[in-house]
Amino acid sequence: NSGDHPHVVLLPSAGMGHLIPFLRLAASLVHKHCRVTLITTHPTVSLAESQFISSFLSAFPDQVTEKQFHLLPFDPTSANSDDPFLLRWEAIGRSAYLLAPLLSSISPISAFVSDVTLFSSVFPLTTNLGVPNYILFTSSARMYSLFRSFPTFAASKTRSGSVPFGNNVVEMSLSSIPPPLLNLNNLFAKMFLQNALDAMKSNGILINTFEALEGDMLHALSNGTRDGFPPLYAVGPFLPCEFEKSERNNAPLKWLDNQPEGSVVYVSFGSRTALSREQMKELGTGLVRSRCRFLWIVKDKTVDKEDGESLDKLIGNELMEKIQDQGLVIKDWVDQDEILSHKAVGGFVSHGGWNSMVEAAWHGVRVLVWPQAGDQKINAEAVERSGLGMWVQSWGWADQQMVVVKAEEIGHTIKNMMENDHLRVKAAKFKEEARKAVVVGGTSESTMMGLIQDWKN
Ligand code: BUP
Repeated sequence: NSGDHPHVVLLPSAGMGHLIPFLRLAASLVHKHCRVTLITTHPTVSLAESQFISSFLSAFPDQVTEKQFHLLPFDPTSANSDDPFLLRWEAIGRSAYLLAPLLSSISPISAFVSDVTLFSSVFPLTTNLGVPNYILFTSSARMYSLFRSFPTFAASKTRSGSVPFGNNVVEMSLSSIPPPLLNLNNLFAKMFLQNALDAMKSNGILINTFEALEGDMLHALSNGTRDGFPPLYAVGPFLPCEFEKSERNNAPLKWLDNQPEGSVVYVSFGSRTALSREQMKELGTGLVRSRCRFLWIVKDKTVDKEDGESLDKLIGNELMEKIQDQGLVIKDWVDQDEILSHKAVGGFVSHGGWNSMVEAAWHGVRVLVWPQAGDQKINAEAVERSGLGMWVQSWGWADQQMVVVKAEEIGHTIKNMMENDHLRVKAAKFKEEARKAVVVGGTSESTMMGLIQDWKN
């Protein structure tokens, strides 16, 4: 029995969008007096991941135990995809049996929390050990509703414009569903389906969202569904931590200090989305045309290790010169939390990665979501419904787009977002609501404390 200090074992998946919420959850569990074991996967796909893990472990030398999980070598015949992160999820699944001795050496385990992408691979092991199994769903509640209804959706012959689950029908248009999920032979679709089927056998699903952001969806998911899924625990927003701050490029903050309040648009497409060169140029020109000040984080390759090209080459000297008076362009990992919390930042142009959306809500910054892939259109729908931001549905998916979105349209859309006072006021309210959710007695805090109490018994 673990008594007053439940022992929680965490298994994150590959990619910063998965690692960050896990480490923030881990830090919060430590602060709530849990013992934490973090299973770290080697090698990582990106440098950002390995640096982040090191900072986290050095911040909690006594409270967190690391267990290293070394993957089987890459097997090119085992999966067909050009996404290095998806291939790594597959490799982690293929190597999961190696976790058996590692898990037997940890005792007692009060709860095992694995990333949703890995659940199918690990739950047989943890179930054998009699350990309670939880999933951290690293996206929106809206995306979770798709996950939960996916077995029904996959089995149905007619594909309608809305996705049913339980007794409820969630309005979700087919055009927002991640394209790989529409082809059940696709590796991502196969993994998504298997994890959804197995998730029914888990003890519960944790999710980084909160009432004020996705209340309608959270209620729909908890009301009257008899589809065999375990409870959903909304425990967000996960808070950015001190350990994330080390060795970051602070040029953006110095630049922001000299800009008027609320005047800057922060532009970032997350840790793994590289725009095409052509789209990048249109975006740069669009930013100039918007006449707004901007801080633009440029990314050229999916994996940071391969991102070697200079900014001049990527966006061209001519555009770089035009940009100089109006914006700052950076090609480096930045401290997004500090940027979003800076008073000069008034808007965020984002791909709609869920961590970024929750961070925007935490800081009350309005968002123009420009979905590129995966869950991002569904997240964009959630953001629009909540009032935190807007999106332009006609802009389409990045990889299916024959025509890039033109500078003129980008420019006036950004200008509209920055001049939209209604949106600014609505978004600012989230800052208060997000804080209410995590203080003692708040919805998310109470849910987390209840869960920890269950783990003590
Ligand atoms: Br880029 C970048 N600094 O420079 P998302 C990202 N981040 O702190 P993604 C930085 O990475 P998935 C940078 O604050 C957020 O916590 C950012 O996660 C942080 O998008 C995280 O927003 C990015 O979910 O992951 O990276 O596309 O595909 O899993 O959504």
